[in-house]
Order: sequence, then C-alpha cells, then structure tokens
Amino acid sequence: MARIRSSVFREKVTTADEAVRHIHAGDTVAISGFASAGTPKVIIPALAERIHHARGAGVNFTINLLTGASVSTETERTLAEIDGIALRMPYQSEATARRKINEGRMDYVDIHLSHVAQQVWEGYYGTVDVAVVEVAGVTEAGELIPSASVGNNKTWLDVAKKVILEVNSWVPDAMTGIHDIYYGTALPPNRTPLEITSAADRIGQTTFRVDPDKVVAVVETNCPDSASPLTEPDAVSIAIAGHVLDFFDHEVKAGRLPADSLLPLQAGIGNVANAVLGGLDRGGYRDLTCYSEVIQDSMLRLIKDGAVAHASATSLALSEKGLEEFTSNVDFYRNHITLRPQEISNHPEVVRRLGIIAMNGMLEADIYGNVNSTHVMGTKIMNGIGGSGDFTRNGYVSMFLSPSTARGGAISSIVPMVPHVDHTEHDTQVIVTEQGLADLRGLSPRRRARAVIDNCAHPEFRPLLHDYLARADAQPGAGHTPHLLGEAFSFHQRHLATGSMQR
Ligand code: 0RQ
Repeated sequence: MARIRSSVFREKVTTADEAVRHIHAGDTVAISGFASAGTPKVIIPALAERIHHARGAGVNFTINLLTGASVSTETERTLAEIDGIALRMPYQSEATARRKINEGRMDYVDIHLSHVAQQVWEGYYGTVDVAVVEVAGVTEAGELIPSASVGNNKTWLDVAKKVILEVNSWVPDAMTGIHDIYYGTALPPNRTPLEITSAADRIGQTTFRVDPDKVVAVVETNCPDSASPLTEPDAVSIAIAGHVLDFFDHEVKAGRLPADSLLPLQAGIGNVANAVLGGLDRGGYRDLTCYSEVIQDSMLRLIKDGAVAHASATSLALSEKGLEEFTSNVDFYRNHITLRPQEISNHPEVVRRLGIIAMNGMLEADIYGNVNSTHVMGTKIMNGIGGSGDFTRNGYVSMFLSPSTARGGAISSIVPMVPHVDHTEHDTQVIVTEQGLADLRGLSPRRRARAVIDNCAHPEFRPLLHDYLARADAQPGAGHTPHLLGEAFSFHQRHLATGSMQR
C-alpha cells in the first residue's frame, strides 16, 4: 500500500473481481491507455470474465469503450473476441477488433484525437458511467500521480459517474513530475489561449484531481506495460528517412527552417517514423525539440545524444529495449520529456503556433495529394485517423511518408483518386516514398500530379498513372483538376477483381 498515501483511498482497496461489479451491461466505460502504455492491467481481464459469465446466464452484456487511442493489444483482443464492445472510440489497431468493425459487429467512431475530450464534454457520447484509470500512486492529499500515458485520463476522471483506479507500482516512482496536467480547458465561449510557446513549457500541475466520493474501488497491481513492437528499419524506411533529411537540409539552405533546431517535430507511430527520427543525428542538429503524440525508442537515443533538447507527447510507445532504457534512466529523461493530456499534445492552436513539422504515415495518396490514412480499398478500416489530422492541418510543413507499394508490389500507394479522404490536397504539402519526395507547395493541380507520379510512384505504376493523367487532361473541358470519373477507381477495382493493381 506504499503507493497509496491517502487513507481515504486505502480504505477502498479491493480485488479486480470485486471492482468490476460496478460495471454493468450497457455502460459506457472510459479507460486509460495510449499506444501500449498505461492501459489498466487487471480490470479488463476481470471484466471479460464477468461478461463471459453473464452471457452464460443469457444476459447480453456489452459496453461502449472510450480510450485515449489504441490500448494494449491484449485488452483490445480480449474484449473483441467475446463481442464485449458495442461501440468503440476513437482509435484501434488490433486485428480482432478491426475484423469485428469491418464485419459490422462493432460500431466504431473514428475522430481526431484532439477532439475526443471536448466531444465527450459536449455530451455526444452520453454519460460516462465508469472510468478505469491506471495511476502510479495517490498522494497524501488524494491527488493521482499519472502513469506512462496521459491520454484522456483527466477528462475521464472529471466526467465519469464512478471511478475505478489501478495503482501500478511497476511505474517508476521517479516518473513523478514528468506530467503536465492542464486544468484550464473550457468549452466555448469560455476558452482562453494555451500559453505554450515551446515544447518544454509547462502550464499545469503534475497530478490529476479526482472527487474521492466517486472512487468506488482501488486495485493494486505491479505489471509492466506491454512493449510496442518495433523492428530494425529496413531499406525502404531508410530510403524514406534519407529523402526527409535531405529535404530538411534543403529547407535550411532556403532559409525556411532554423539551421540548428529546425522546428518542433511530430512523427507518427511505426517503423518509418522511427527511422526518420533515428536518422536525425546524422544531421548534426543539437537543439531539436519534438511536440508530438508518442515517444518512440529513437527519441530516447536522440535525447541521450543531445540532439533533442526536449520532447513533449501524451504517451510513451517503447519497445522492450526502450522500456528498459527509460525505466533505468528515468531521472535523466524526466528533465527532457513532458507528458500532457492529448487535447493539449495535439492541440491545433499549439501546433499552428509552434510551427510543427508533421510527418505521418498513409495508406495511399492520389496524384493531386489527397490522402487516405484509414480505409483499405476505401471501405475497410485499418486503424483510424488518430492524431494525423490534428498535426497535418495545422503544421508548418505537413508531410506524408509511405512505401510506394504494398502487398509485395501488388498495390500502388499512388493512385488516380483515393476512395476515402482523410487529408485533403489543401492540407498535404509534401509526399515521400522510397522513390523520392514531391514538394507540392506552390504547385497547381497538373504540376502536383506530375511531381507525385515522377517522384513518388513506383516505376511499375508510373506509365499507368501518366496515361490516366494524359487522357483526363485531353478531355474537352478537363477543368482545374482533370479526372476520368469512370476510371478514377480503376486501380482499386482491378485489385479487387484480380488481387493486383498492375495490368
Ligand atoms: O499491412 O500489416 O498486413 O503487412 O498497411 O503499412 O507500410 O507498414 O505502414 O505501419 O506506417 O502504417 C497508414 C496504417 C500506415 C498508419 C498507416 C498495409 C501494409 C501493412 C501497414 P500488414 P506499413 P505503417 C499519430 C499518427 C493513421 C494514424 C496516424 C496509420 C499495413 O500510419 O494508422 O497517422 N495512420 N497517426 O501492407 C492496402 C494500401 C496500403 C496497405 C499499406 N494502399 N492498401 N493496404 N497497406 N498501404 C499516431 C497516433 O495517432 C497513435
């Protein structure tokens, strides 16, 4: 009980099985967790058991599940496998949950991560019945020390009718103080400016507040966060990273980026992003900052080497090795990392003010620069938009990075028209594949199309794309952005019919 320093909370300590009795069929349950960090460890398995038993007794027990972003793979899978979730929001990345959503057996609402807290406050998701939040400890005064992710936990603790806490003593004590929890957000017309003018600025407090009367159970755990999978960068990721780094050099020479520090970086999750960040030490930068969503392994190395002075995010997303590095050196990293609520880490106002360099992954882009990040063949959800829109729309330079082909070369990630749009041509400024980089800033649609095809498309697909563009352009009245509407999805239709976009 050493981590629970308030007697009021100590009296509420119980088992996970007892705690989940407070969760009922039809409840909206908001849980902590962002990427692999900070997901409750024991309540969800106990809840799955409860749902299983209720089913055995003929009760149709489902919950609506709200989170920060994706939560641990086990959590997503356990609940999806038993059809325990009626509605899921806002981001997932696990195969079973994805299948249930695409089979129409789980409702899924895919929204910008910075919008989640405000939409819940605005009441779009009804009452939040129970919040289940992992914390590192409870102070004497009854405030909560956050764990390895912040996500929407502040909002969940504020809005939920009942709160269940998991106090996880695995979270290093030394993390205390790394968090910046801002209590000044309000709904319009009462909003005030966020006083963040650099990645390291702190505007809040280090702990969460909670009304102790709402806390119905406290469960003690000692469980490590699950690790984020990460493989060594492959040749394609390294090539993409190389083009991005050359682009930074070019922008510095052109006087559009500061030489030593560039501008604050945001990088999506995954191997390409990790390779880009990992390659930054090549550039001799010394005072880089990051204002991003997650901290991946490469960031720890950049901080240790002195290339990155400060990184702001809402969560850690570390591999096994990264977790070991972080937990063994928390005292050092605490001075170089700030973890904030996701409504602040992804806040459009701050992203615009700081001038973020936004780098996100995509499934496909069309020749004009519209980007599909979420729907395979226009219909099947992959993960969700996550924070990509928060950063892209408001960034100083907004980049999308992807291999030029997928599925062994059968799919081109450059297509005539995307069948689902997450980021419009107005938001996309730079597209990068292993083939090269297309800088679309200042270009009209026809020029954009040529740059995207010549610089980014795989050589196998370039003739098909040029042929499409030429014939679209040759039509009488081809317009500002030429298309052959009857053929715009021909790449996708061919893939659905034959398994390949190639002719
Ligand atoms: O499939 O896993 O079955 O092999 O998509 O593709 O190339 O490994 O790229 O891991 O960077 O993911 C858009 C999904 C890219 C990601 C997306 C298939 C491909 C593979 C993964 P397999 P890669 P990545 C802030 C930023 C939205 C959220 C976001 C994403 C799998 O970047 O979810 O940006 N973005 N958040 O084979 C069909 C195509 C395809 C394709 C790739 N055109 N058609 N399948 N694949 N291109 C962080 C957060 O918000 C947490």
